[in-house]
Amino acid sequence: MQSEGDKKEYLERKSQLIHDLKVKLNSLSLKKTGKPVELKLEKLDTMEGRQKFEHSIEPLGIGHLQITKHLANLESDETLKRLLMAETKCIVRLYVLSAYDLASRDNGGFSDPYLKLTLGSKKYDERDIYQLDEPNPSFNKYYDFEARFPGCPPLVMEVMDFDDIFGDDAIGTTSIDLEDRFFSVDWQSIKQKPIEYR
Ligand SMILES: [Ca+2]
Repeated sequence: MQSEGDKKEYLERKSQLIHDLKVKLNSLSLKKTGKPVELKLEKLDTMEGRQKFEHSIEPLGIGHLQITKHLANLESDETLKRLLMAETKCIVRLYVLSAYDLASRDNGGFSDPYLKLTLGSKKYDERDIYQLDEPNPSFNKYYDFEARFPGCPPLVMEVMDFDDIFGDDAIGTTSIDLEDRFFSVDWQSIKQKPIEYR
């Protein structure tokens, strides 16, 4: 547990550090470009804001210091607070590429897979386009969901086996925690999100 005194000291040290940095950046910028640097920490919340800021300090020749990254880290608890206080609406786009080695749910054959995707009340059911007798289906499709943070439920992906006579069976299911990603400064700062395997 942090005591109130510790917390106050930490915040004071932090704001002093940010202040010093602003002064240093400004004097460097005035020397090199004749113009001051505009540094608004709340603008570093977003990728776009960070890129703009990085671009604006490019002429200073200090790119290797990764100042933006450090500032975003330093600022991350404030960012978190801001994100938690405000409701953010966004579109979550899920790209589904392919599956391989799907377990068979049919006697003497491969499964007939299709996808079922759910986020809150929004559901996609692709039963109509199941793939007959296919253990390694390609999907290559994207699905959009409306999401609100904080409070967004997990995105649930199910791979189902189509079966007209005996009823459909689940082949596998996985759930993606969107809040974990949304509130992670590290994850937000990845430009090219990696392909995930599940
Ligand atoms: Ca089947």
